[in-house]
Amino acid sequence: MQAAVAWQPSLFDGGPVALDTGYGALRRIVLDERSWVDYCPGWLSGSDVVFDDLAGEARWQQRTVKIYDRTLPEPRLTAGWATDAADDEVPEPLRQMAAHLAARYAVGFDRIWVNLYRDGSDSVAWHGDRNRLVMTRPLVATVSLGARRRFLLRRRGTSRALHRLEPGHGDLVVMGGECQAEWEHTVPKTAQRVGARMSVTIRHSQPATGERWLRT
Ligand SMILES: O=C(O)CCC(=O)C(=O)O
Repeated sequence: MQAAVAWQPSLFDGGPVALDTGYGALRRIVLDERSWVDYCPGWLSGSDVVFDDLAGEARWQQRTVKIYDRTLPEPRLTAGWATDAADDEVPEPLRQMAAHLAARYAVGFDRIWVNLYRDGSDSVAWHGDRNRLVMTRPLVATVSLGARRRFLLRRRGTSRALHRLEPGHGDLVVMGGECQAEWEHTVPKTAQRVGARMSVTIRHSQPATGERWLRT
C-alpha cells in the first residue's frame, strides 16, 4: 500500500542520516523504583530522509484491533521487519538503529515495527506492549520521525497521565524495567492540525541471556 501522507519536512532535520552514539542528550525519567524511560532528543539526525524513504518504500498495512466483541481497523498504518531478515530487506537506517540499541542495552532485538500516524485522527490507545506476557522487563525502544505527538504514561489501573513527552524528529524513547507490565502508554488523537509522524519501534522477545519464561 502506498502511504498517502501530508508530509511537511522539518527545516532542521533533512541532513545526513547519523546516530548520536554517545547518547549525549539522554536523560532518564525514573517512573518508580521498578520502571524507567530513557529520553534522548535528537538521537537520529536526518530523520526527514528516513521518514521519506519509509513512507515511499515500506509495505504499509492497516491491522485490526479487537475492542470488546468488535474487530476494527487500527487508526494508523504499520509495516514490520525481522531484524535478521536478508540484508537488502531491512532499510539500512533501521538496521543500524537496532544494532546500536542492542549494544547499548545488551538485548537481542528481533523485530522492528514502524507505525505511521497520518494525521491527528490516527492514534494508539492506552496499553502495555504484549512482550510483557512472554518475558519479564522487556525493553521497547522507539525512534520518532516527523511531526511531534503527545506520548503519555500512566500507572496501569489508573486514569491520570503522570508523564508527558512530545517526541518527533529523531527523538529516542526507551521504556524499561516493569514499564510494560505496571505502566501504560498512549499516543492520543488530537484535534490540532498536525503533520504525519512515524514511530520506529524496536522490540525483543528474548533477553540476551536466553532466559525466558511466562509471566503468570
Ligand atoms: O508511536 C509510539 O510512539 C508508540 C507506539 C506503541 O506504543 C505501539 O506500537 O505499541
